[in-house]
Amino acid sequence: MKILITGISGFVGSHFIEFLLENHPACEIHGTIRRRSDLKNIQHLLSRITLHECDMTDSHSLETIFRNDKFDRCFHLAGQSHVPTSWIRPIETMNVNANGTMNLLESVRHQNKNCRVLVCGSSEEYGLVEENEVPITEENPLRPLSPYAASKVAADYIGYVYFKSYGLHVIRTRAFNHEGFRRPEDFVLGKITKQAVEIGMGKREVFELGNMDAKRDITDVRDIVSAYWLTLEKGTPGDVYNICSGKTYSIRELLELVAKTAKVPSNVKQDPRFLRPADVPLLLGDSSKMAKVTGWKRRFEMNDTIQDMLSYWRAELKGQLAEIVS
Ligand code: G4F
Repeated sequence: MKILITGISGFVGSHFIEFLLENHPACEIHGTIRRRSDLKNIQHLLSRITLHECDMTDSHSLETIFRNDKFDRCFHLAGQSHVPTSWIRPIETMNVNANGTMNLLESVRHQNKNCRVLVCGSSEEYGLVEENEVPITEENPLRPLSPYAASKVAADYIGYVYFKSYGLHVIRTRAFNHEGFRRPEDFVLGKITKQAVEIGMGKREVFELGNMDAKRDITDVRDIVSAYWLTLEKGTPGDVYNICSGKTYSIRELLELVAKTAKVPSNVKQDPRFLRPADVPLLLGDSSKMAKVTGWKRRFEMNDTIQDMLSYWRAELKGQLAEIVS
C-alpha cells in the first residue's frame, strides 16, 4: 500500500511514520515537506521514506505529485496549526488550511481518484462550547473562535463537498489536543514540560504561561495516529469522527501534574503576551462513534505522556548545554 502524508516532518507526521513502520511495515511511505523544512523530527527515518517538496498553496506541485505517483491513502496533516499565529496571519492561515485542502482534493480528483483521503480537522472547530454540551459529539454546533478554527471548519466542509459532489473517499476527523515527545514549546504542554526541566536544571525560577483556566481534552499523539489509520480504514466515507480521550484538564491542573512529576515547585507567573483575543474555555469530547466503528482503544495515559515529554526535554536541553560548552 502506498501512502502519502502531507506535512510529514511535523510533530504528528514523525509519530505517524513510526506507527506505520512498526505496525504496517509493507507500506511505502511518502510525505510532503515545504522547501527548507526543518527535518529534525524525522532525521532518523529519512532512509525509509520518500519526500516530495511541496507547498499546499501551490496546486501545480500537488498535481505533479499525484500525477507521478498513485497513492492508496493520503493523510492530510499539513497546515498552520498554531492558534495564536492565526490572529497575526489570518489570511495565510486560511490559505494554507482551507485552500490547501482544496488544492489537495483537486489533485486527487484529477489524478488519483481512488485514493482515500483523511482530512484532519480539529476540536477547535467546536469553539465556544457550553457546559451543558459536554462531552462533545460530532452533532454539536460549530462556533469557531479564531481564524485557525474557522479555517479548519472550512477544510472540514470542503472535505464533505468533495465526497458529496465528486464521489471521493474522504473521511474527516476532529482531533482534540494531542501531546507527546517532540511537541514544540509553542504549545502548552510542550512549554510546561520544557520549563519544568529548565527549573530542575536551575535555568529558570518560575513557569511563565497565559490563560490557566482553559480546559483541554488531551490524547497522546501515538494514540492519535493509530486512530487516524483506523478511521481511514474502517470509517464511512463522507462521515466525521471525533478523536479524544474523554478526560479534561485545566492548564493549572496540567501544570501541577507536570511539576509534581518533575519534582519542581509549581510557582507560575502569568504573562499577558500569552493571552489570546478569545480562548476556547472548555473541550471535552466523546469519541465513541469512532471507537465503535474502528475498535480504537487508547494505550497511553497522561502520566506516560508527561514522563516521555520530560525525558525528551532533558535530552534536548542537555544536548544544547553540551553544544554551548564545546
Ligand atoms: O497548547 P495550545 O496552544 O493548544 P490549542 O490552542 O488548544 O490548539 C491545539 O489543539 C487543537 C485541537 O484542539 C489543534 F487543532 C491545534 O492545532 C493545536 O494543536 O493551548 C492550549 C491552552 C489554550 O487555552 C491556551 O490559552 O493552553 C492555554 N495556554 C496557557 N498558557 C497556553 C499558554 N498556550 C500556549 N500555546 N502557550 C502558553 O504559554
